[in-house]
Amino acid sequence: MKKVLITGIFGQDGAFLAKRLLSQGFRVFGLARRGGSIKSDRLRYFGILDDVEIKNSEIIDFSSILKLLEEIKPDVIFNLAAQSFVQDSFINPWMTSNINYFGVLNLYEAIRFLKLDCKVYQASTSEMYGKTIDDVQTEKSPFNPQSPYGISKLAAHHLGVIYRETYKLKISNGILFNHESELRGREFVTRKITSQLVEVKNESRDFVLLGNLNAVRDWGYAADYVKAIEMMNFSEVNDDFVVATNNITSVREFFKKSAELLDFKPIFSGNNAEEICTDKKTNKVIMKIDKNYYRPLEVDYLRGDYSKINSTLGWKPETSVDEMIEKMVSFDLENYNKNIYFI
Ligand code: G4F
Repeated sequence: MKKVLITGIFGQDGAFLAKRLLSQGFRVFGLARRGGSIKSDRLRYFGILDDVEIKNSEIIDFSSILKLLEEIKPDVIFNLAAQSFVQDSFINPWMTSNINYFGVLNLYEAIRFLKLDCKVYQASTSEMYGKTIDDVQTEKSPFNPQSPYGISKLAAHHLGVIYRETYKLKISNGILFNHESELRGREFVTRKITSQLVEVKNESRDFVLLGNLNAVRDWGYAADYVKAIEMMNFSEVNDDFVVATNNITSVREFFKKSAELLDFKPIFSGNNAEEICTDKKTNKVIMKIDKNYYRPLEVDYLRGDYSKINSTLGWKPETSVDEMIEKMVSFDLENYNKNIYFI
């Protein structure tokens, strides 16, 4: 039975991935940060908490990750562990860099030291493109990060290329564009919108407070993207791949689509920080701007070209942004007041 190690198993992607791999008969190990709280809600939601083998380790501690790899000797590693909230990286740049870059360095050095012949998937990100230079980003587009998070991920990305070329480690970097789902944490804008609009609908919240409505993202469905990263790590190819939909939606449009699904009639008025959204049916304000959600530096526009992974591994996105919003809104409606929190 092949042994798979997933760091970041408690997150959205980790849970989707663990579910897929367990159903295929793999032995799945998950890394839990030593002393950290175990956020097992997603694994419990899928009913797989008892099926994964959770190990305490710390990716930012070389000896700890070395011992873990020596014990498990995984055939396949998915490195999903990260400080992944861009806004927080401005507040905690050191911790972000430590986990997102030095953690990866520790992992690669441990593999090298133990001479493990394993495949490694590293979670790179479209945030590395930052202030984009190309209209549609490919694996060859210039990187121009706009946050400590983007820089840390870009450093880890380059490290993977160097270790692949120099030491022949079997590393693939997946440059994943934003991907969301019912299991997304509520600090991210999509899930914040769907969950808080459901609260507005149920009159337990007056309105949603948002930041930059003009930001444009290429949003895909996390379950589709997890399939892509699985394909990368179980193929003979070690390379870098963009995973995206090549479709774009602004935060404003995302809000509008979500509101319409909840039977609001959203009308936007005003400009910049004075912009509001009113429900035409009731004349109630359902969205206001709060400047605290503006980023010190913004990534305005991301749109990915997934041709390479499509032609090399046969992957393509299956769920449209509209279908994804429907899933998220339905989930939030069904689970309103049930205290299901994914953090
Ligand atoms: O949902 P977000 O916080 O995601 P962001 O910053 O794009 O990062 C996500 O995707 C990356 C891939 O490109 C990942 F690497 C990263 O780990 C994470 O998964 O924000 C999306 C956009 C931003 O432009 C932000 O300024 O929405 C804008 N926004 C507007 N109002 C808001 C809000 N973002 C958040 N979180 N909260 C708001 O109220």
